Amino acid sequence: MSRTFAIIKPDAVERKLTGIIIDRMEREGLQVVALKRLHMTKKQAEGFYAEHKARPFFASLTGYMASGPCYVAALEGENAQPRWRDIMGATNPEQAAPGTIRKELAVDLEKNSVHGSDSETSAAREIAYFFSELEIV
Ligand code: 3AN
Repeated sequence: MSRTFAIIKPDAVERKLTGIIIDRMEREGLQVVALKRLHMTKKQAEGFYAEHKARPFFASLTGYMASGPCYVAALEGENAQPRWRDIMGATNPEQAAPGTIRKELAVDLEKNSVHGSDSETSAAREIAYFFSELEIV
């Protein structure tokens, strides 16, 4: 068993897709061991995406992530980190495989509906950014 970190991003929350995304997590055997709704400040979004600081899309990305409420979650299951990435699909929904969340639901490259950690190390950092160990059950 391992954990990963997920976000249901503002575009998906606004379009009332939260329920079907959580349903998908559960149907795929990923247990939601922590979940909360929050509206990130720009500063919180900048801290979360610090590794992208030098990228040209950083200002737009962090502005978008602070544009409305999202749900942050910790998921647990076998190979949770790579499995959730597979279920999400490629970053650009146009390149995402059929049946993936991003192919089915995402709007565009920025408003791509979900986030998933890109490694076990990122997963640990990202879970700790939003949750205390006591909130993960
Ligand atoms: P992923 O979310 O698939 O791990 P990353 O970590 O490369 O992708 O990028 C983080 C987020 O930044 C993406 N989810 C997307 O919203 C945004 N993003 C990535 N690349 C671009 C780009 N070329 N233009 C605009 N936004 C981008």
